[in-house]
Amino acid sequence: MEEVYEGLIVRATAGFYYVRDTERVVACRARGIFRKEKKTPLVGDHVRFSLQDVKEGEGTVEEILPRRNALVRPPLANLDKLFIVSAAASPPPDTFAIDKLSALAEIVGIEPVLVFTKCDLAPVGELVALYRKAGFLSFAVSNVSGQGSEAVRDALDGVCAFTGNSGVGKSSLLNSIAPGLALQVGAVSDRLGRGRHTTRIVELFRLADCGIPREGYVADTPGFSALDVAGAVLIRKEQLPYAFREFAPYLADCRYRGCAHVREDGCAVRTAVERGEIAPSRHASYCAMYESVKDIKDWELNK
Ligand SMILES: Nc1nc2c(ncn2[C@@H]2O[C@H](COP(=O)(O)OP(=O)(O)OP(=O)(O)O)[C@@H](O)[C@H]2O)c(=O)[nH]1
Ligand SMILES: [Mg+2]
Ligand SMILES: [Zn+2]
Repeated sequence: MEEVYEGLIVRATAGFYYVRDTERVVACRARGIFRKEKKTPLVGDHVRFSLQDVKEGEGTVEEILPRRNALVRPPLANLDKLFIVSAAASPPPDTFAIDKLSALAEIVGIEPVLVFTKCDLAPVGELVALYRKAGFLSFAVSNVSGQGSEAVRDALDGVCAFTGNSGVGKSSLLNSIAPGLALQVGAVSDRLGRGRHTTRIVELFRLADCGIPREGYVADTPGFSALDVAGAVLIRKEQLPYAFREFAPYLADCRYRGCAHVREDGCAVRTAVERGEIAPSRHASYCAMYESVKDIKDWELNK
């Protein structure tokens, strides 16, 4: 008789899902039915799995349990917090990419947290302040001096993931929080950008195994390029204003006029930008995102 267990997918590699239950981590293949139904198990999924051969320790993912949320990039399910990691320099920060990622997280119910690394190379105070003012936790970090890693560590709780451009220092930051992980990081000497995309897979580590005495997990993920983010984020135009949390107090004033908060005269959001209550870069990101979805019909987004 096959027995069925429940567990959490902590790692995925070609053809295998590594499922952790209370006793062990089991390498599982996915049932063929998932491919037919175009359902892909994700790291972070709670699943039911069966063990064919207890001795060989190999199993099969039988069922994906309901998800609270899921992201395509990074490919993860059931996240509580998304740590959006950017560098002060090399590569330079990209507020549009940050705003797209944070908007997407906001819409699917994941708390965005901003981290600015390499603060030993260039000042990041203004960026840190900009995102704090918008209502997010936001940190300056140096993985060289160790500055800020304690604050990021304190913010890890529940299921968390580090995401951001390749080379910003996601793996370096996790190493400085949890030296025992000994994750591979890109070489400093390589000025041509070779050696980027050092992290190849998404993997969840138990906070307890990182020396953090709390329930939960943290994922390191492969970096991406700005181009990848561009295609991955489409939020319906009706939802878009709610993806920018600092707009919230102003939206009621525009509600009855069908305002898109882009160019309209008397728009409360634009007025807030002029008064310095909303950062111009955040509003510019909103307008650019609005521009790219304004002509897309609902049914096209839900395909
Ligand atoms: N000066 C400085 N260099 C850093 C800092 N953090 C990381 N680096 C360097 O930046 C390079 C990339 O670091 P990684 O940790 O591999 O970056 P990553 O975000 O994990 O990159 P991918 O795995 O490719 O997505 C390495 O050479 C690090 O030594 C920092 O705070 N300051
Ligand atoms: Mg890495
Ligand atoms: Zn408006």
